[in-house]
Amino acid sequence: MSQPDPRINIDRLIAELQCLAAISDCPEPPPAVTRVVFTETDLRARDYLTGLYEQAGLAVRVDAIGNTFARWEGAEPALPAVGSGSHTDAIPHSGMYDGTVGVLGVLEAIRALKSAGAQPRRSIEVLMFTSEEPTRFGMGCTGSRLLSGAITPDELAQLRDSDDQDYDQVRQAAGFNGPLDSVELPSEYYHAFVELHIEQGPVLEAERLDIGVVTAIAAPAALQFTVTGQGGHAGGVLMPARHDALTAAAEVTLAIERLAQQSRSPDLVATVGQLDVHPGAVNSIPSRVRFSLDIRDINNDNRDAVVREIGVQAQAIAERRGVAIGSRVLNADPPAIAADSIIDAVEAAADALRLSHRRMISRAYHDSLFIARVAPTGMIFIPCRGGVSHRPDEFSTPDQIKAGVQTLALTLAELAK
Ligand code: HGY
Ligand code: MN
Ligand code: MN
Ligand code: MN
Repeated sequence: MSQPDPRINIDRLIAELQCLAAISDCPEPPPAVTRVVFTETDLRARDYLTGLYEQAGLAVRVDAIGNTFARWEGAEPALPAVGSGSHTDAIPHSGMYDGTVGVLGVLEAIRALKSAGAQPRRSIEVLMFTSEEPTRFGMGCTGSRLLSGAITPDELAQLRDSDDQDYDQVRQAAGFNGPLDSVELPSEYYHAFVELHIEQGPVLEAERLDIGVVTAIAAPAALQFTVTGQGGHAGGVLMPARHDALTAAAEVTLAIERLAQQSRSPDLVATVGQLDVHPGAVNSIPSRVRFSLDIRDINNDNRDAVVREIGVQAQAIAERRGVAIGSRVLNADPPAIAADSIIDAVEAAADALRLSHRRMISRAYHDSLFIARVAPTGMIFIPCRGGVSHRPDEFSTPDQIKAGVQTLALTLAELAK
């Protein structure tokens, strides 16, 4: 295959990112975005993308939970394809680049390769994962988990959303049917997989680098805690007699922060992002509080040791305060290690484009965390302003996006040879 001149039409790509950002449930205008899996808005975004993939001459198929594949057939279509993609769903009040740069960037990379006359031996396939964010079902990466066999159809079907609807009901109501056991990819389906994504951290910008070559993806775990106290009248129950679920939850939250700050691993991070107070009345002592814990580390064992210590300290708080504290693990995943073959291809592409680059870990998780279980996988990062993400002011410049897409195009061309 000739060395394609990845002439990226960045104006078109930015316009498409802006069109996609406008498909949002966020009360604030773009670049603030909210796009939750299996909502009407999510379905409109999928329609928009499918239209673009078909315009580009790609063959589109959708699986039983909405993972969307758009294939540029290679000269030898029977060979395992080279995959690339990311996600389109967006957490509430977030930004317009998380996931979408990878979903639209690979389309632009394919269009550039086609216009440069490339004819890959292997097919190149866009994969838009049905949902990467944990917003609706509490667990992230449900699409890539099922594709890679990291979760069984039964386990997936039992996930419930905040309206207590199960995953299976919701995906079918959104129009995705077919047996859940048809989703898992056949073995060796992909020859290689590469995901383009904003860094969601400050390193590349701080070091004035163009490209991040991901070597590993941190290991995420998600737990849900329930604190049960006695509740009661805000006026009638004197302080010594109280068993307040919210102040107990607050003490556990501070214990979590302290354990994360004191961890011997600098990569350990812990976040309580959701908290639900019952009955939630101004003059009623909270009787039940549920809160989430998102905890990660590149070192799996250290993460799990901190989770155990959190449990020990929570029980001590429960006894002292006369409340009950329970928890359940939603997921506790190992880290993913990028394949040398992908790392080498990305570095060679960046060198060919005279782009500065460095190897780095990903502190955010991505669908590549699971695809790495079934194919040689890697990621390409581009800088984002201030390292900010999951906020409306998330931003990467057109030049940064263009550099990422050019690197992706050359990487795909190399892997599809
Ligand atoms: O939370 C994450 O790391 C990803 O952005 N969903
Ligand atoms: Mn995200
Ligand atoms: Mn993402
Ligand atoms: Mn180099």
